[in-house]
Amino acid sequence: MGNTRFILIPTVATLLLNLVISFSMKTKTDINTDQSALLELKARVVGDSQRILTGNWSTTIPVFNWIGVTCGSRHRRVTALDLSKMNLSGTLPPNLGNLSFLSLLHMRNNNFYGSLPIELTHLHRLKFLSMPINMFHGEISSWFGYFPELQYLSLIYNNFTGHIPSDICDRLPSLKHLEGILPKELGNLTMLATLYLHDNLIEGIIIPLQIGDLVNLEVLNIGGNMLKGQLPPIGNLTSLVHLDLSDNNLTGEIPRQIEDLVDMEILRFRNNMLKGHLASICNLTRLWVLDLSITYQIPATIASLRNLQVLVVSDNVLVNDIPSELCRLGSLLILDLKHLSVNGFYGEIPEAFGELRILLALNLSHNSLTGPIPPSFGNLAELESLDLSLNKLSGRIPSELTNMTFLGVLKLQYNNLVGAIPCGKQFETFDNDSYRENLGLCAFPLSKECDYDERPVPMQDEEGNGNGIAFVWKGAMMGYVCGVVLGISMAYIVFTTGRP
Ligand SMILES: *[C@@H]1O[C@H](CO)[C@@H](O)[C@H](O)[C@H]1NC(C)=O
Ligand SMILES: *[C@@H]1O[C@H](CO)[C@@H](O)[C@H](O)[C@H]1NC(C)=O
Ligand SMILES: *[C@@H]1O[C@H](CO)[C@@H](O)[C@H](O)[C@H]1NC(C)=O
Ligand SMILES: *[C@@H]1O[C@H](CO)[C@@H](O)[C@H](O)[C@H]1NC(C)=O
Ligand SMILES: *[C@@H]1O[C@H](CO)[C@@H](O)[C@H](O)[C@H]1NC(C)=O
Ligand SMILES: *[C@@H]1O[C@H](CO)[C@@H](O)[C@H](O)[C@H]1NC(C)=O
Ligand SMILES: *[C@@H]1O[C@H](CO)[C@@H](O)[C@H](O)[C@H]1NC(C)=O
Ligand SMILES: *[C@@H]1O[C@H](CO)[C@@H](O)[C@H](O)[C@H]1NC(C)=O
Ligand SMILES: *[C@@H]1O[C@H](CO)[C@@H](O)[C@H](O)[C@H]1NC(C)=O
Ligand SMILES: *[C@@H]1O[C@H](CO)[C@@H](O)[C@H](O)[C@H]1NC(C)=O
Ligand SMILES: *[C@H]1O[C@@H](CO)[C@H](O)[C@@H](O)[C@@H]1NC(C)=O
Repeated sequence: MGNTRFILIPTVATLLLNLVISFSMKTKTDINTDQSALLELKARVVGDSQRILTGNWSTTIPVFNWIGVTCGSRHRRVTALDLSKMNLSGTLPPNLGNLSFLSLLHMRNNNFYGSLPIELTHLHRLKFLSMPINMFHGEISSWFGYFPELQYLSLIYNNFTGHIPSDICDRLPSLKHLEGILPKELGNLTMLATLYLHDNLIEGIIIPLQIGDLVNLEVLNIGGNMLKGQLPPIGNLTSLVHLDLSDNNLTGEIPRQIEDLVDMEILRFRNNMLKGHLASICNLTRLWVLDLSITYQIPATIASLRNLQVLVVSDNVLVNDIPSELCRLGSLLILDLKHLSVNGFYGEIPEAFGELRILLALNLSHNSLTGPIPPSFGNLAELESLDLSLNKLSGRIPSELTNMTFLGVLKLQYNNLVGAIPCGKQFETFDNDSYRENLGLCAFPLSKECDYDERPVPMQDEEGNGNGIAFVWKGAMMGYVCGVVLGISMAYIVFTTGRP
């Protein structure tokens, strides 16, 4: 009880002070106050490379027509100031504290510098304060005022110092989204729904156990820090939809209770040293993004993730053949099984990959895959990017691959592929770099000509309709034509340059 009173006294004092300030301001502030505050800001902008404010914030037009400014219909005062991504540089004037009706201040991606004026604490109607990616500095705790309605706070990618004050919960009772600071009293922010602390270089810190108490948390993104230690218990975070722990140094096991977080849609563990119960992840049937690097084999039950659209399994995975169960993930758009360390996937690419009919991107590079490229890849008619480089694939490139009419990126370098490169459609657009270090390949776009028996094999029954024989003939003709064209152009080059 004594404790509560201790916190309450300064709070009430701050509240009274704010009331006095806003009362005294109310008697004399109007839209002209707002206009002069904005003009003061404009005067302090020293860099406006796109001439946005320079040309637009002019006293000859009403303030509510100024770019980035929104006024409320009732009080006709400035309620929102959105200067994000305008490449402005300069400092903020104290007069911004006179925008007493402001509820949104958004200055993301500019080059503002200096400290935040303490007068901003007068903006007690503020709900949304977003200043990331600027060059502000200064002690954060010194300007934290009383923001009873603040819901969204983002300060990342600046040079702020200091901690969030320990009575943050009293000062920011409505906070739902916090970006950029790791307060010790995290566990008391029970209203918090999203917590973004990514790429802060919060070095060596262990994730506070209290994170497990944030029962309303929907997004927890603490990727790209240097966090170490074990994952705190997260079994009570049943509202979680998005959990990103990637690019940290976390160790230990992924807790089995993860199977209780049934609303989970996005899960990223990449670049950690976690081990885990992938079997329990396979219960999270709402997952659509799964990005792993876990020392564990992919379980067969992965096939139950029917909504999965993005699957990334790279590094740290024990040597393993590609489970054919992956091929039952019929919603997959992006499958990335690339592997950069010594051991990767080995064995043949399952023929059933052809079932992933809506796949847009497939990266199997840097593994030890052997055998042929399955002709069933011809069914991946939506595929835009295919990377099979740095494997031990052998055999011919199936002419069915010309069925991939949206293919924009093809990488087959460093394999043991042989024979003629298929011709026609997208295959006319790839340059010879796509095939580098496959000594047995020949035909366009490589300069190596094919022997007669290496000529492109005609694709059987191309559209699956009409007269099969005619299509065989057409295919054979195409192969022949490719050979002829190549022969002619080679002869032409030899003839015009005078040497082979
Ligand atoms: C942003 O402004 C700086 C100067 O303040 C200028 O050097 C830079 O080219 C500008 N960038 C863009 C994308 O306009
Ligand atoms: C200022 O920008 C706003 C919003 O883009 C535009 O509607 C208005 O016409 C501009 N005014 C001038 C004077 O350029
Ligand atoms: C932050 O401060 C350091 C050193 O004071 C400086 O080198 C760096 O450029 C600053 N970064 C930003 C974004 O202002
Ligand atoms: C956070 O909550 C704990 C109890 O749940 C309490 O003891 C502590 O004082 C609170 N901290 C703050 C800063 O309110
Ligand atoms: C992770 O930890 C290992 C050893 O504990 C260390 O060598 C490595 O630099 C750490 N990596 C990062 C990104 O902190
Ligand atoms: C989850 O919440 C329950 C009830 O509030 C509590 O008993 C349990 O210890 C919590 N579990 C974890 C892992 O925090
Ligand atoms: C997870 O799935 C397994 C089998 O698929 C099932 O036995 C188990 O009860 C499921 N767990 C939860 C929490 O749904
Ligand atoms: C596949 O992954 C490798 C390794 O990270 C990367 O270098 C390559 O660019 C990726 N391929 C494509 C097509 O994005
Ligand atoms: C080419 O793609 C179509 C679907 O677009 C499919 O029906 C056909 O079987 C494919 N042909 C080959 C040879 O893979
Ligand atoms: C690839 O093409 C470039 C020019 O487009 C040519 O100089 C080079 O010799 C070709 N390499 C091979 C292996 O065909
Ligand atoms: C509000 O801002 C202060 C600076 O913080 C100025 O000194 C005041 O003149 C200003 N008030 C009005 C009514 O513009």
